[in-house]
Amino acid sequence: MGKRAPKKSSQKGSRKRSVSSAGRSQQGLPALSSLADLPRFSELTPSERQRSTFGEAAAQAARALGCSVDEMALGCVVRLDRGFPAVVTADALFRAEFSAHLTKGGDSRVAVGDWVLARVPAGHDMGLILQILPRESDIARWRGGSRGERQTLAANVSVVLVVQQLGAAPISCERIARSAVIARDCGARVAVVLTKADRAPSAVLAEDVAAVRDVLGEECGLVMTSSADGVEAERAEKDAGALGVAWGPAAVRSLAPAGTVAIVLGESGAGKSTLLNALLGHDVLKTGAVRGSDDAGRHTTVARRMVSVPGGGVIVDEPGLRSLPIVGHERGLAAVFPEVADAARGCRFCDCTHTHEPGCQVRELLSEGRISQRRYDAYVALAAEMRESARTLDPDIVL
Ligand SMILES: Nc1nc2c(ncn2[C@@H]2O[C@H](COP(=O)(O)OP(=O)(O)O)[C@@H](O)[C@H]2O)c(=O)[nH]1
Ligand SMILES: [Mg+2]
Ligand SMILES: [Zn+2]
Repeated sequence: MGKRAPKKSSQKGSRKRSVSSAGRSQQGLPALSSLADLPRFSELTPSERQRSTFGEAAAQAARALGCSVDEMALGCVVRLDRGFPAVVTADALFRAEFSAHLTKGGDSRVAVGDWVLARVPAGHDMGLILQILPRESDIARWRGGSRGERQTLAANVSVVLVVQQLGAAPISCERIARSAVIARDCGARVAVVLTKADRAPSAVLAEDVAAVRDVLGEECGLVMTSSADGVEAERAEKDAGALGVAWGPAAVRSLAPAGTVAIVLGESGAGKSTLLNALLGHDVLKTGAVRGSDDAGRHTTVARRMVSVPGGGVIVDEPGLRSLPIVGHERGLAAVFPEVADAARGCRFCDCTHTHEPGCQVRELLSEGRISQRRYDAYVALAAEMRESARTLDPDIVL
């Protein structure tokens, strides 16, 4: 599509993109002891399946390596700094490398939230990841256009918090619906956090809330926040109350209560960092947990990481996602729009776009008033994008 405008400012950043692999320098990574907000092992809960897989794999690995099973630990990946994992176990926190056989098998794509079988040989401070345990959920997106590469953003996440900023004009629900489709396809629940409520006039707030409820359903978790103080924030809080929408960081905490792992998804500038600061009770940027210089001491390194929210669950802080393509998430579309997907099966043409074709059951739903215009619009837009991008993928990619 020829969208490759030269960007002077990004050159520094792109030169050093590194992937994790054995032997690469881990120099310049922040010392784990200096990091605030890391979750403790007790805050993270592997599934029964992950536990039992660990038990079997640990015994097997100990036999194969001729070492004690005591060197095998069940761990969770709590950070990736430039691709290098940090693992927390019941009694340790360490950086880890991938064992050679994992790297060889091409299976070394660990994500934040992954449960792993790790080995920390006595006297070492670096661990070895021997196996990634099966994922219960896998928040992923496709990237790379025609290469169709699946990128896991976080593993074993139970809640996706979709962050959308409010403003003077009504929001479009497209991005929220898109995130919901991905979340549902990946096996997670969805909740919406509407930020910057102070910026939206009362009438717009009411419309925004109606739109989200309309497109995602009344049962979808919904919270409104504002980090501003002053009359506009107070007014917005009152509006939220009148609309029956929960307000503020405490309400966000209850969307992702203790024992859950959530991921925050939202456009750059949506207010994710501000929200996280409010949840943590301090400015994360000032703790040095996010920023650290690379070897050259030039640009900042943004980590993928989990943080522990006091009084709440664990949140995966996902830096900078410019796009969220939904190609490959067809089942998610059907999960978010079940009655529409059902009707679509009855359309006369199997490649119906539900916009003009005769015998279209989806437009029938709309004309009978059984779905709203907003919900119809969101479905049609997302389905069209899926159809279009599926066409540009490699034919050997199975969707
Ligand atoms: N008016 C207003 N501005 C906000 C609010 N929350 C965040 N902002 C501003 O929005 C900008 C982006 O916020 P940030 O948290 O960095 O967004 P992120 O890119 O999603 O992490 C910053 O300039 C914030 O000061 C809010 O509740 N009200
Ligand atoms: Mg941010
Ligand atoms: Zn149709």
